[in-house]
Amino acid sequence: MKVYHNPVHAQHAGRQEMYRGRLVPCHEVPDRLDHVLAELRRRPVGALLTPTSPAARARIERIHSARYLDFLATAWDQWVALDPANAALDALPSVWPVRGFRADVLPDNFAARMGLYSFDAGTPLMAGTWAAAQAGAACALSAADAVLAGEACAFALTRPPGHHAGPDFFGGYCFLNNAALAAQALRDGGLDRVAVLDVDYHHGNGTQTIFYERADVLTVSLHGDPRTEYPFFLGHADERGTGPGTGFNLNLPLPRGTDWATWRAALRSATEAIRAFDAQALVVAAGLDTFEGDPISGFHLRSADYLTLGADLAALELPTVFTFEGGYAVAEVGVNAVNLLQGFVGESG
Ligand code: OKP
Ligand code: ZN
Repeated sequence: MKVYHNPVHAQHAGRQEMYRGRLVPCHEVPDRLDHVLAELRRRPVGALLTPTSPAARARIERIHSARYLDFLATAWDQWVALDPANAALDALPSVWPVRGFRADVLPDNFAARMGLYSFDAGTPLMAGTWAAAQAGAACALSAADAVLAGEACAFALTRPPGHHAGPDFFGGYCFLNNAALAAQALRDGGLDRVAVLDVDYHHGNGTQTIFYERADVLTVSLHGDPRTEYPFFLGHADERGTGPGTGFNLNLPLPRGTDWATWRAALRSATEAIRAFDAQALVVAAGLDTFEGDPISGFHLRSADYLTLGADLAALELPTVFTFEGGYAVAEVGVNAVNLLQGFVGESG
């Protein structure tokens, strides 16, 4: 296994997110990735690498719109241009175009543009966000390239995470959709059918939206039921894809409190769908926030369960790219992530 980690991830370090009428400290912190790196140094599962080249804009544009990328690239400068004192603050959106508003007219106002390209007030943007997100995309693309070159599996160890980011929006701590970039890179590298399996606690709404009309990328997500869990407005079982993509999206929502036995039974449905699709490669959006100790989630998986999960995924016998998504029990996220990878590679290491 090759592990591509993001050397500039810590340039994205949000101070606060909006929660129940207050600004509270961010859950998605640089320490998360550093714990995974530290555990990988204790228990190596393969070579620890950094991407050899930056993510080409053309490869990112396979997933994200040009106007969204132009916005992300300049957002921090626009924020500071409003007031030099803003340099000491994170930018957070506060106004959104919901049903009936227009999304085709690009507003001059910066707050309006932030809202146009986002869906929550929990995802701060700061000076280093764009650099960190781009380097993260490079990790995802390098991992996909390694698998295309014959590697059995590769891990994109990066933050900010990606699975909530859509073609032209950020949210849920995500800016660029690393799992989608990897899946598209596998398609562009010559594979006809790629499956994305999202095991994060939260529904991968960005990934679902990106591939919703496509039959060449099967998207499957196990997650907390959106009736009660973030991101609330997508992730129901009746969302099966549309047009040519009909039948190529599978959501397996589960109630808060779900334990490993029930979760694993749903995983079995997911892997059966991936087999039936006859996928040629797999991308796993590897969130570890299904852990019993996670501060913002509601499933009850234990650390040892990630070893079994890794082995269950390996049983698909597919070339596999993992992308690092959620997991906010910071002290345990390293052990849980490396358990997943260790379970996947098995005794062979
Ligand atoms: C990102 B990923 C909970 C607020 C929820 C957003 C959660 C984003 C999760 N108090 N805020 O899927 O792990
Ligand atoms: Zn999550």
